[in-house]
Amino acid sequence: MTKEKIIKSGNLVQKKPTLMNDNPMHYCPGCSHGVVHKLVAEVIEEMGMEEKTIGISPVGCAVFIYNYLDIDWQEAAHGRAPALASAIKRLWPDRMVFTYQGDGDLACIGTAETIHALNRGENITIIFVNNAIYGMTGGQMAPTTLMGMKTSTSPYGRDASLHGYPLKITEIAAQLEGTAYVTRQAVHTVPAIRKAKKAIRKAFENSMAGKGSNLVEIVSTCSSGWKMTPDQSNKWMEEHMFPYYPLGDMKDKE
Ligand SMILES: Cc1ncc(C[n+]2csc(CCOP(=O)(O)OP(=O)(O)O)c2C)c(N)n1
Ligand code: SF4
Repeated sequence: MTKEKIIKSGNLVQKKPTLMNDNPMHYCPGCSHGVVHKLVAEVIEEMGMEEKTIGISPVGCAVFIYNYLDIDWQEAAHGRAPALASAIKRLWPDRMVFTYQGDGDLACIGTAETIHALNRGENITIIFVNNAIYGMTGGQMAPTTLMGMKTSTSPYGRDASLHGYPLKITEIAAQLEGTAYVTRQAVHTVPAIRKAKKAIRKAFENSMAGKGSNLVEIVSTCSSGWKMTPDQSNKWMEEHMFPYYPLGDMKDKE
């Protein structure tokens, strides 16, 4: 049955958001980025903010998000998205402004911009896709890489005496006065996807209500960087990532 026929029959249970165009995505099978893109598009559409949203795209695998979601975008230099988002939101307070960043972009090169934008209470949302690795550049260790995890630059596993400990940016963000809503979600199951969508919606609404900064971390998979199948990646994430990066709201000023 064609999409049009399904819609007419009233049996529609799932539809691609209109904001997502037909450009083929470059993401690897099993990558979380595509699912997170869809949630962001759905929330913008459901809020009726298609013409008023400005996204700041990262350096990392999601650099091409502007090719998939038909809203206004500004590309940022590596890690600098929260600084750009702050400026744009101050110039156009009626716009809904968000950044979309990986853990290398946000928790390594952009740590300072991230912490300071959140601490200033900028009325923006940061979507933080944490797959514990530098996906785009070949799977190097990131600050978020788990203890013992093998990457192309830690072939014997992350070792605290050499590399320090995995950085919990979201826990730090929850301590900052400027943050309104700080949460950690995932998109590995249908219930998790629903929760993640609600979290993104709440963050976006807060940013428009002037409540302060919002951080939504999505614990994610990088099947290629982890050298696993999509199914193995989801299992590995549940077994290894969730104990260190537990899911749930960390701060809700409401
Ligand atoms: C100033 C600068 N330094 C380094 C790079 C190389 N670089 C491009 S993407 C990337 C890592 C991105 O990893 P992450 O943010 O975790 O996103 P992912 O690809 O995993 O989604 C790096 C180091 C760059 N483009 N610019
Ligand atoms: S390298 Fe990793 S983060 Fe990048 S598209 Fe592939 S699975 Fe996704």
